[in-house]
Amino acid sequence: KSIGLFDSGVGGLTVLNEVRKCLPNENLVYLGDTARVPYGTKSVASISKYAEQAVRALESYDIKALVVACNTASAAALDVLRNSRPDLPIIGVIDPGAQAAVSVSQKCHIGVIATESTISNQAYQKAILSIRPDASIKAAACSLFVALAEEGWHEGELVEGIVKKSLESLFVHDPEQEGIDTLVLGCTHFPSLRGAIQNVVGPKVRLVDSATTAAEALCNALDGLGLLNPTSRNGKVIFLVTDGPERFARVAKNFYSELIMPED
Ligand code: DGN
Repeated sequence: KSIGLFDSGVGGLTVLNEVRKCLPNENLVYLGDTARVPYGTKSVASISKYAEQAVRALESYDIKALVVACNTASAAALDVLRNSRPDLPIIGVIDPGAQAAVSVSQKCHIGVIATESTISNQAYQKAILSIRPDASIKAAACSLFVALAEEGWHEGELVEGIVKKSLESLFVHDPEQEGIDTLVLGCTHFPSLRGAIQNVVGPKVRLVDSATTAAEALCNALDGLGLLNPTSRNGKVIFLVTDGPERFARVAKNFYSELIMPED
């Protein structure tokens, strides 16, 4: 049996990398819904429909667990997916991201950047406040970052200019409040822009993403259920896309070094 992961495109490969490190013996199937990227500007109803279809495609690979390696889909559709498949362990990336932020933030002054959809349905704000009700949170939608990541534009002056403009609202001076000490990269595409984002926010702000904590949550869930693969053979990774396998392979090289050609 395999573990299924999906994202709208290449972003979820940041999670796949961590899952590979944590669980090198497991077989993984990754689906990039490249025909419909970006999810972040679509309605919750459309995102839920796409997520359902992605999971159905992964189920034909006999999966024993699922990672929704996309914050937008986790925010919009995790409950729907879990309700319709009570027997399948399903890990989203929002709660692990919120946990990572709370555990590194010293003053709990946390910024969140994500897609328009994730920010507008307040997924991170709710998840952080459920762990730390005293947290102060500032959020900004950065939908353009998804296009930059998909295009392989990860650094340079132009990218930093776009990052600076997109993060402006997080740094508006408010005499009542101290600045943020932690910034959540609440979209699995954003870690590819980590260098540019860190240059803009400065070295004092800690950047966190959910990839490592999501992989740990998966590992714990499988362990708890006795579903870990007992063999010590290296697991295989299968890549699936809904459109443009060559383009995916080209862009994904920036995210995942062992990439093989995806199937249509
Ligand atoms: N990578 C996705 C996320 O984590 O939200 C979504 C990107 C997109 O499709 N807009």
